[in-house]
Amino acid sequence: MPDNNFDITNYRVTAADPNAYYVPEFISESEEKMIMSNIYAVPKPKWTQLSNRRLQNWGGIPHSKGMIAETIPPWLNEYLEKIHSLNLMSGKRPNHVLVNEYLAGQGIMPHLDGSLFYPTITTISVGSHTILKFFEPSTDSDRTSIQPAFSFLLEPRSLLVLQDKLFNYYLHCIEEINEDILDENVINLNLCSGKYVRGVTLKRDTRISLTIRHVPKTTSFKIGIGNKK
Ligand SMILES: O=C(O)CCC(=O)C(=O)O
Repeated sequence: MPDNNFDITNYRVTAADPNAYYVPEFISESEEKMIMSNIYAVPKPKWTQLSNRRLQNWGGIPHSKGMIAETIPPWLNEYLEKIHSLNLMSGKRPNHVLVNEYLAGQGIMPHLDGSLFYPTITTISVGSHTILKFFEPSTDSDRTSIQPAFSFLLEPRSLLVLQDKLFNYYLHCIEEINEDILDENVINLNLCSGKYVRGVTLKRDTRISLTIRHVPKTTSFKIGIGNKK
């Protein structure tokens, strides 16, 4: 993980509208293994099963009325502190992690992350790569025809940071496919650790993403023992 001299601005994806940063090998292989073993050690009810992936919420469940903050365990909080040290959220401390697990062939539909979050998305990937695709929003009234804009290759152990138009304008998705072609739409290959030849196909394995964000509307709920009148 980065030391005190680490400067995120050296990792800017210059081909994207502001602002995206891509840091390959942000965490080590042993940190990746620790994260995966902790994620798979949780009791089954911690997982929420969706039709196309499973997820875990850490720090609470974001809600329009506010998030009731829950303590984040030390093995995970370590990464929130590292993100905090990069000062990407105007001094606000990340307080929520969404863990998504995608088996090969699974993905997520085009969407924006929405108003529950401070407008910076930080994502650590472990286990396998994926391609995160971005789309121009639809101008049609039926909102069906979105146009592909560009893509990012997310390698295992990498950090991706998205802000500005990448948060509030372009939709993002992960296609439900088993392998990805590194076509001309992938705009961060120059920052990747692998030496990829454009046009190659990468086979997907199980990927876990840790999306680390700040939820502004948060209340801490303390369970009182006995009632004081
Ligand atoms: O897994 C990822 O990298 C993307 C996750 C995502 O877009 C979301 O949870 O809203």
